Amino acid sequence: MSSSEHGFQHPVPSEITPRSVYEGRRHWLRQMAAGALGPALASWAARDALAQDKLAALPATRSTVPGAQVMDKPTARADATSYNNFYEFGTDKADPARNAHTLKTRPWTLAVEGAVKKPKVFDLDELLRLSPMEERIYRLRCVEGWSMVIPWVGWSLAELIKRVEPTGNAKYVEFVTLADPKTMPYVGSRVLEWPYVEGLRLDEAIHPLTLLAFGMYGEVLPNQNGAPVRLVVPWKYGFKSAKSIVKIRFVEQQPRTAWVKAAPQEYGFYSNVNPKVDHPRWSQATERRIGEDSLFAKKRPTLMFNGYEPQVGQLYAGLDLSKHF
Ligand SMILES: Nc1nc2c(c(=O)[nH]1)N[C@H]1C(S)=C(S)[C@@H](COP(=O)(O)O)O[C@H]1N2
Ligand SMILES: [Mo]
Repeated sequence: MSSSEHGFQHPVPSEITPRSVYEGRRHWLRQMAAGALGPALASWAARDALAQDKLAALPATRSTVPGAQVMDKPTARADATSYNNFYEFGTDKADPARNAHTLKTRPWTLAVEGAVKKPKVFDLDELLRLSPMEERIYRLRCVEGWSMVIPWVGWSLAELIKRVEPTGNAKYVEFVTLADPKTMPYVGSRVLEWPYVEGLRLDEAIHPLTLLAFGMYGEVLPNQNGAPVRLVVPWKYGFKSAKSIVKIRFVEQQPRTAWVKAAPQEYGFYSNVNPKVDHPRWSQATERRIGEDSLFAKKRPTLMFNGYEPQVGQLYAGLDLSKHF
């Protein structure tokens, strides 16, 4: 369905899956922010949302990228925003939601540099307009053995990559996240080396499923989920999906990531979800879906590449996955 059928420019409400659909409330805010009541009211709604410490709506159209709409029931927003890993704000699952209000997400810039013909520092507002926002429902599988299903809002990282024009020396992409001891209480602690750094091979970074995310559940990202911009790589363990990114570097050598530095025998560069390759201290064969945690809830079998094998399996043809874990 095209938006012109509804007589306005924004994505039509039927193509938007906002938080109200997941929670059945705040319908009025969605309507206004989606522009249904006119642009003046829409910007008022966005300002009002911020003033009340609520999050601005981030309208998106449903993604048509193959694999971007898993059929599993989305995790409740309340769970996805209160059970987090974001070690800059503490190591307890409840710490990020409790502490991340100090994160200042504007102004925000993302520097893209290294082996590219057109290095550039992007302002957040520029990124928000760079490509049409898509909603993608992805499974997220944490290496610790739990998983969620989250409706993200963003666009393929490939959109950014093609604009900076990587050179022949760009073999890997490094993601550097904010490390600000003034606003992040655990930066300076010795849990990890800061900043939190992640990396992908260039072909993984260009894969259409690799998402640069700005929102979830129809709204901008809550701070604890990696505002204002994060990576989501759905076929890899959750720690590859770096939060609050400030720099993307194109490099020739495989980046040394925060988790590889911390425990190289436990975490590898690839970190593809793989039920057949156990973590040295626990099995990866099954997972607990957050929200299904009654005493009698069955664990779910973990799927190869988190269920994205049809889309990404060929990236690893010929690679020994037990060696390159
Ligand atoms: N900067 C940063 N990014 C991070 C982390 C972190 O500690 N710091 N934790 C990772 C881990 S282990 C997981 S499982 C996911 C969790 O994302 P979520 O809280 O949005 O579900 O974020 C990843 N990104
Ligand atoms: Mo994780």
